Amino acid sequence: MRVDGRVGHDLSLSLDELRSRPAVTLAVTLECAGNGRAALSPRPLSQPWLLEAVGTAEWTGTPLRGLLDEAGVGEDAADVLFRALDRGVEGGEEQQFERSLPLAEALREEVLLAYAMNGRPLPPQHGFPLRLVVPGWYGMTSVKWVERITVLDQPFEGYQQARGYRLRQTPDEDGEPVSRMLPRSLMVPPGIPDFATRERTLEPGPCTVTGRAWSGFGPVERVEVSADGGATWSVARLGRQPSTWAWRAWEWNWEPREPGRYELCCRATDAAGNVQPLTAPWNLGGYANNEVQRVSAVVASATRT
Ligand SMILES: Nc1nc2c(c(=O)[nH]1)N[C@H]1C(S)=C(S)[C@@H](COP(=O)(O)O)O[C@H]1N2
Ligand SMILES: [Mo]
Repeated sequence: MRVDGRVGHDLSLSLDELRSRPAVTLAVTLECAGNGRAALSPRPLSQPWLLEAVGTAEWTGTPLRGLLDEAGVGEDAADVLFRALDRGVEGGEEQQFERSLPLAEALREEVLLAYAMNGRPLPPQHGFPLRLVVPGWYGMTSVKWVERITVLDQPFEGYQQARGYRLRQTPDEDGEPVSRMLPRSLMVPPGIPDFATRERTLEPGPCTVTGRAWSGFGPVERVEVSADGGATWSVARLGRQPSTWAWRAWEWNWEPREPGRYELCCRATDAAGNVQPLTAPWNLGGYANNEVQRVSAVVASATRT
């Protein structure tokens, strides 16, 4: 792995050399910016994620800041570019995956060059041998299979920065860049599913609804749950948050009054005061859809023989 560009001197580091540097282990939730895309209408043409494109791991690596300090970032530095080994074609352009971070973001102490995930070497699909982990930002920022870090004196204008990951209504707009994860909560759907409709069937009686919540704008402050499609809300109990950058467990005791049909929803509020919306605005790429999750549930009647 090389560090070059607007630096005092270039660095070239083997994996062993990176592993012998100061190490930090941090629990971080990574969510794809396209998570929830398939729920938008019309459906943007890209990976049709429902709500599965998110996960949390304990990442171990060396802080990027230490490497940049050692290389000596130039006075004119503006952006830090991460180039990966994977090649492909997107939008008619042949490219290696590459994305940048503004210098101030790259220098945040929690930004890691990670070589381990949950105490083991990175699995190939998660970026072996080395990946960037940018806590709080949507997943595209955490470049996998990193081969080179280049300090630039102006913002990077490559495909994944200027064309991809922009909030726009039409292809001609420049759009706003996608950055931090908006607050989101997800529940474990209670009961059992109907195969085709995914509607849940529940036994009568008390039911504990559990889930996770996260945000890239700071810790989760509140999670609320509704059993009537968002007309009325109750506050859920929050668990410990393993780090500012990892999702937080929550649970809510539900006692449905009578048999029948319910619509369960959950919504998170973060420390910055951002709340999940009931419906999110559409955009061409289908990014950052953090609207509340809805789960249809039918509570069966108690008379069973
Ligand atoms: N080199 C490289 N890094 C990449 C990508 C990629 O295609 N190539 N995809 C990004 C996107 S869009 C996401 S959501 C995350 C997914 O990380 P994961 O596979 O560890 O869940 O990796 C990011 N890093
Ligand atoms: Mo993604």
